Amino acid sequence: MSQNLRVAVIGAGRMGIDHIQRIHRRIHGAEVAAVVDIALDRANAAIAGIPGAVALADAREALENPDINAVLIATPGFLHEDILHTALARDVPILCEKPLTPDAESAWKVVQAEEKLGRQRIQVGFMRRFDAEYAQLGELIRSGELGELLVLHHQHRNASTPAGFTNEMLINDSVVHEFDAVRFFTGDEITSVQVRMGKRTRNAPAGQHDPQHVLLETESGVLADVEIYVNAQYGYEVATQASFESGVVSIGGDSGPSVRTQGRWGGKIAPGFEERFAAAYDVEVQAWADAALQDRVGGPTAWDGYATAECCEAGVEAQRTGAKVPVQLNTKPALYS
Ligand code: ISE
Repeated sequence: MSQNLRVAVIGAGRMGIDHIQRIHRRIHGAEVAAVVDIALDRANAAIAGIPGAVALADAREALENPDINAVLIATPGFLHEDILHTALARDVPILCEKPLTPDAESAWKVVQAEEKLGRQRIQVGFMRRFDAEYAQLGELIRSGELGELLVLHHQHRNASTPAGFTNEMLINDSVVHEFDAVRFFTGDEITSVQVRMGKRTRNAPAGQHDPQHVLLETESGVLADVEIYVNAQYGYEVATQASFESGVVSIGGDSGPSVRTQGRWGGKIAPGFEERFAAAYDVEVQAWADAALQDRVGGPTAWDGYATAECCEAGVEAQRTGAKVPVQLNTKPALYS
């Protein structure tokens, strides 16, 4: 009998397929045992070439199978809640793609269910924490080498958005990463969110205002701003500049070879998040598997999922009202301290 994690991947869409291939080809100590998708042909296509993996159309069927002892949830966010509760009831390690759930109330119920279980089982897929430069900036901040961190400037640009990407999704699906990054860098909770809408690109689909400018404050007074621009056309770019008392640090800018040819010079920009964060996803999933084999969680927790869900709710209200909206969190359970 294999000592590996026998993982059921729920959702064989863009992120699910990326994780299935990752686990199959690069992750040690874990194997894909089942792929679940309501479109069974998609699940079947996803297990091609993976010996022993089964394709299913129902997540419950996978979770009732005693051969499965871990779950990776990669469905759209609105489907997470039910699967999370079923997986917690089975007491198996869970890696849940962000967002934990689409609203703060349901995210809090998940936190409460885990608290009742009495141990952390859920890791949330905020992969940026596992990006080498993000991790280095985090260490630099904590070392105090450049003095206090004062201000963070984030740029988050996608080439374009999939059909149906609403105004709220700019906050709930995209800026949610910055909510987590700011909390990760500062070690603080975010206390308020404000959203400003300026000139709109003609490349934004009807009903979506793009770009937007999101302003955040944290408990200790760090200010952060985010340019979220999801129809930027030119590629996928995520970068941060951090201002300290004695220096400025930039991450996520140009990397890779700079080529001079035919009267110009330059490098390449990743087309999407799978390429930009490929290494970070590998480190993230390996950290999850390593920790899960020891009954631990190896990254952001359900509390981080809940706290960012509260920030998202404040962000959507701020989009609607133009006001500076306070973020109020429930008391953090001892399980997460
Ligand atoms: C997507 O869901 C992600 O998680 C990406 O990291 C983000 O850049 C994109 O805007 C989201 O739609």
